[in-house]
Amino acid sequence: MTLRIGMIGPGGMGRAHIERIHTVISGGRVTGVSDVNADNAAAVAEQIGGTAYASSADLINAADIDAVMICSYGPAHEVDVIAAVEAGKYVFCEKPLAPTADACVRIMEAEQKAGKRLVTVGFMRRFDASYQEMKQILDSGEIGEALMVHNAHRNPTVPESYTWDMAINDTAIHEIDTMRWLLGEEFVSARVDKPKKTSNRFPHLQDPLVLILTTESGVRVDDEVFVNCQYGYDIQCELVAEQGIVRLGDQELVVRADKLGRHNRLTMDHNQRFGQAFVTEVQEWITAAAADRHTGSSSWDGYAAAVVCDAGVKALTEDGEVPISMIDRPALYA
Ligand code: ISE
Repeated sequence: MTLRIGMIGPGGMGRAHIERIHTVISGGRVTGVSDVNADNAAAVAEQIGGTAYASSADLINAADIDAVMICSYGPAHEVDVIAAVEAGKYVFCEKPLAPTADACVRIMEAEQKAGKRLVTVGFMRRFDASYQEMKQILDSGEIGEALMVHNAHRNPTVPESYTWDMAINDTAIHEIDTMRWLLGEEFVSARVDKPKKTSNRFPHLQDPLVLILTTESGVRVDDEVFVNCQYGYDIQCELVAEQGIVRLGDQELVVRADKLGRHNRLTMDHNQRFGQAFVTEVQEWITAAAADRHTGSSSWDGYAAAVVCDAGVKALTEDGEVPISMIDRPALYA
């Protein structure tokens, strides 16, 4: 069976997913699209030989759409995720699940009413081979308990439309989810250190910044977010445990040496750095949805990330530690 996927919001991210689904991923095909920009929907539909639906609701409820991918703008997610859940369809939603914790709670309520997990949130780093190996080593117990994790999330530049809070809820959200998954714990507090600002930023940004999170058991996680670092898309992570450390390796396939020195090829964006992770993530989602099974991050993970982001954004405007508190985890997400 080929899973017939309807995509809402086929912008840059959505088009990259379509390309993967139609070239390297098996078992699915994007057969319909919808977009607030009807011309874009028509253009993508023509390219893929599919249908352009007049609205996301029409796409979600179409009888020949089996599952839904949402790649639209974050504030538009809630209504479409809930409609897909109510239609009983598996839905893959790019991060964030929704921009507020309350909206994520409403999504969880709809899913609980449906009685099964239908929502997968696009946190692709969980599918990255190097993070997976780091988790395997930690879970093996061979290096003891985790004590600290040092992260860096560097983007070459961001556009002027990148607002001040996005450093947390669009960029650091990846480390927030990955660290919850890696450590298997929730965060209890957030703080932000604000160092000297780079002259290469737009004036409205605190860039770089360091988000400091503490887990229930006291593990300290820091995340340098530097979105105008100029030189590349550089993702680093070092886990410090009681009897050893694990660090993400350099990602290059080859090391080049010439008269200027030894060079590692740098990735320049998330599609390059996490290309394999996106393929694995979407492949697993398609295989699972076709078999009527949930996979990947759940709505609970989307909710938890939103709560930690809210605390991080608050800590960006205040000095000191911001406490994080979450609702009890519903049984569906146990
Ligand atoms: C962007 O939305 C992403 O998801 C990228 O992975 C991240 O590196 C970037 O900072 C975000 O703006």
